[in-house]
Amino acid sequence: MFSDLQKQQLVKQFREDGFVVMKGFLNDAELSEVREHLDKLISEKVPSMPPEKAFYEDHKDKTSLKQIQALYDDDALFHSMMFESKFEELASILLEDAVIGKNMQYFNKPPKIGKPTPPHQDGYYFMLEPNEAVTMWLGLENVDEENGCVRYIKGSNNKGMRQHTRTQTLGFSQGISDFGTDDDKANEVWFETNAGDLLVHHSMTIHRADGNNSQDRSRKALGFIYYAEKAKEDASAKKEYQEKLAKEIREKVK
Ligand SMILES: O=C(O)CCC(=O)C(=O)O
Repeated sequence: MFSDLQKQQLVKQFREDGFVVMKGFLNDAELSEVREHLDKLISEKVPSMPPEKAFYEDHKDKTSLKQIQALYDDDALFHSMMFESKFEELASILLEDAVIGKNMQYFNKPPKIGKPTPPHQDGYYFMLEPNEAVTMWLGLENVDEENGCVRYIKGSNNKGMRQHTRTQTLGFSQGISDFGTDDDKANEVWFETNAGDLLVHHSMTIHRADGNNSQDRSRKALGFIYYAEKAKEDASAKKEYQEKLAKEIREKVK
């Protein structure tokens, strides 16, 4: 899919900035198929999913769906997008290693009530040594400042892990405690994306997103997470953290 020169340029940009932007990664036909499968999943399977797998902005309002985890478990198309796919190939190019697919998520921010995504580094959740992983964000519709575009702190991938504390945002339980330094402000960038555009960031890159302040536009996206094969997971710490979080979520929706 990429020439050796393109690969070198992508890796250089990814290492320097902490992210790359791939315009038109999916074409219209591919996007239509994704939307069709998502609609089917949402109407047929999501209603019976446990609360730690499908999250709502307001759990009493089933139109306020905001996240679904591990999409590949429930649909063959999503499985084929996650594994042995062009997404996996790109992750492997950027991380210069074989990769392991870890999660594929659906993200929506419903109009008016879609909340901001707190500033965070995904690597804080991943608990890896070395912290070598990528997250991909695929827009399923056009996204801009009004409906909650993703924002990156350019170069933050090379400046270490920041301190995180608990947030009250379902699905993004950790946020950077002292976010908003002069360096953060000077280096923040954001992109207007069209449906089918792909943003890819390193697990150490600080990012956040606004809430959806529009009156009637949703903000649907898919997220893909791949770990480099050389990255070793602190499996017991992670299991403990996920169990604690799942318990908190179940208690919250009671
Ligand atoms: O969709 C969003 O608001 C942000 C997604 C994100 O932060 C992530 O995938 O790590």
